[in-house]
Amino acid sequence: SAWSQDNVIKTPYDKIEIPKCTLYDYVWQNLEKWPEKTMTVCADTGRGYTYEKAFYLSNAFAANLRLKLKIRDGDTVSVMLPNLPDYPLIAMGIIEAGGVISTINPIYTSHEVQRQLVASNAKAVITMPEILKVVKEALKQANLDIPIIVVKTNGDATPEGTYCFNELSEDVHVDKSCLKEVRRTHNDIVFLPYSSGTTGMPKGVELSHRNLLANFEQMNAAQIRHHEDTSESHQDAVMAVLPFFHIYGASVSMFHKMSVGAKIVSVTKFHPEKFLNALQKFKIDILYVAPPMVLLMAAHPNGTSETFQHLRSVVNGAAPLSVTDVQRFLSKLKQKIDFRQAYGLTETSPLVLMSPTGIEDYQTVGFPVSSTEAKVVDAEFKALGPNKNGELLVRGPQVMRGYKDNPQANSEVFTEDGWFRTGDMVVANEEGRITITDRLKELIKVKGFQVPPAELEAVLREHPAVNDAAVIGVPHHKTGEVPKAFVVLKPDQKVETKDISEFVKERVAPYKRIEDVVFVDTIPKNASGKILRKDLKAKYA
Ligand code: AYL
Repeated sequence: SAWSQDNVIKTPYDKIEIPKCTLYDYVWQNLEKWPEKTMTVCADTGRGYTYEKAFYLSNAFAANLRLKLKIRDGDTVSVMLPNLPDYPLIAMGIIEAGGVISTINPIYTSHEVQRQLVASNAKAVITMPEILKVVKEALKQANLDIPIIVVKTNGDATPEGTYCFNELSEDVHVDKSCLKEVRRTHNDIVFLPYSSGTTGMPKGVELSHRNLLANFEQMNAAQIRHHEDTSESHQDAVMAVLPFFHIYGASVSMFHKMSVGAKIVSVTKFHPEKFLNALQKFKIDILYVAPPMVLLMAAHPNGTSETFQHLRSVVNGAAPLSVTDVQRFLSKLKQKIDFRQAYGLTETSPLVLMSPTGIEDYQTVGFPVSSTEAKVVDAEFKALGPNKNGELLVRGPQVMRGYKDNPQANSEVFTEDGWFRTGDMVVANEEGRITITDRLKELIKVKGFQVPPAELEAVLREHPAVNDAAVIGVPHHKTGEVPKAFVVLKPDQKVETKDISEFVKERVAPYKRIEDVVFVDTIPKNASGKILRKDLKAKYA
C-alpha cells in the first residue's frame, strides 16, 4: 500500500541515486555526446549557442569572474535578466567560478531590487543596458558599491562604469588556471532564489548542488522526458517561456534540460501570438506551463491543431489548474499527448509531487516523487489517513537547507523531526494520490508568481496617510488571484483609494499592483497581533 502504518505516503516512482558531484560537473558530464547540438536559441531573434560554444564561453566568463571581478567561493552573484539565450551560460559561468546564483525578476522596481541585493549580500550583479537604470538606482538606495556586468544583445557601446559580459566571455586569452582554486562540494549552496514561504517577506532559499541534482534525478525517474537524450535523430525542444529567475524555469527548463542535451528555446518577452507561432516554428515537443498559459492555449483563436502539432508532453505547475481549460486545450489537438501536473515549491528545488504519465484526472497533482515522503497533518501535526483534509508535510533530498540568515523562519517551516511544512491544504486518496484543496499560508499567487501580502502591507504602511493595512488574495478568472487591500487611514486624512494604488504601483512590479483598495476602520487581528486573513476573506473575497 502507498500508506505506511504511521500514515506516511510513499512514492510509487523508481529509486534514485544522487550523484555526489557538483551541478557544474552534472550538467556538463555528457557534453561530448552532443557538442554541436543547439543548447539555447532565442525564439525572437534566432540568436543562440551550441553546447560546445556555451561551454567555452562560460568557461572564460568564469575565469574572468575570478580574475577581474574577484568573485570567490560562496560569493553571491545576482542575475537580473529576462530569458536571454545567454542566461544558461551565465549561470554555468557563475557556478564554475564557485559563486552562488541569486536570481532577480527583471521587471522588479529599484525598491524590490535593492532589498534582495542587500539581503543576499551580492558581490556583483549581471543585467542588461535596458534595465541598467533600475539596478543603478537600487545600488544607490542600498548604498552598495559592487561591479555591474551588462549583457549586450546588439552592437551598442558598453555603458560607462560597467563590465561587458560579451567581452568577458569571448576573451580567448584569459588564464583559466585560476579555476583550479575553486573548492565547491555537492553540499554547498549554489542557488539562492527568493520566496516568502508560508509567511512574511521574501527570504533567500538556500539550495545546494545536492538538492538540485536530487531533483533532476527525481524528474528523470518520474519520466518528465520521453526521448533518449543520446538519440542521433531527435533532440527534445523545450520552450523556456517560464522565467529563469523563478525556480520552475531555472531548475526544470534550464539546468535539467542542459543535463539531458535538449534544445532550450528562450522567450525573452511573452507575447501570445508569437508564443503560439514559436511552438510550431521550433517544433516544441515538451512544454512547461502555468495555468494562465493553459487558458491561453485553450482560448486563443491562433492556437490550433497545427500550432500544437509537435507537442508530446505538457506539464503544468505553480498554481491551481482549471480542468475545463485543460479539456478545452486537449480537444483542439489531433494527437494524443501526455498532460501532467507537477507540484512543488521554491523551497523544494521545486518538484515534490507529480502525476503519473497517461493520467486523465487533471485535478490531482499525483504522487510523491522518488525518495520523497509526504504526510497530511492536522493543526497539531498529527498525521491523518486517506481522504482527510490537512496540511501537506514533505521530506526528501530536494528540500532546502533553510532560509538564509533566518533561524526564526526556519524554526517555523520545519517541524522538530525535520518535516517541511508546505503551507498547502491537501487530501490524499487510498492510492496516495494527492489533490490540493486550499492554501493555508498567506501567500498570494498571480499567474503562478508569488505576491507576498506582507511585502505589500509594508509598502502600504510607508504611505504617510496610512495607519494600518492588510492584503489578501481574491479569485480572478485569468490570473488565478489578485491582491486586495484593506487600509486604515490616520485621522483626518483626505486621500482616495486611487492615491493608495498609485503609491503601490510606483514601488512594485506590475503583477503585484493593487487595483482594489477598501478603506476600513480596523484590521481584524488575533491577541498576538496577527492579521486574521481568513476573516477578511470570509467577509470580502
Ligand atoms: P513557488 N497546483 C496548485 N498549486 C500549486 C501547484 C500545482 N500544481 N504547484 C505549486 N503550487 C502552489 O515557490 C502551492 O501553493 O514554486 C505551492 O506551495 O513559486 C506554491 O505554489 C509554491 O510556489 C515543477 C515545476 C512545481 C514548478 C513547480 C512550481 C513551483 C512554484 C513543480 O516541476
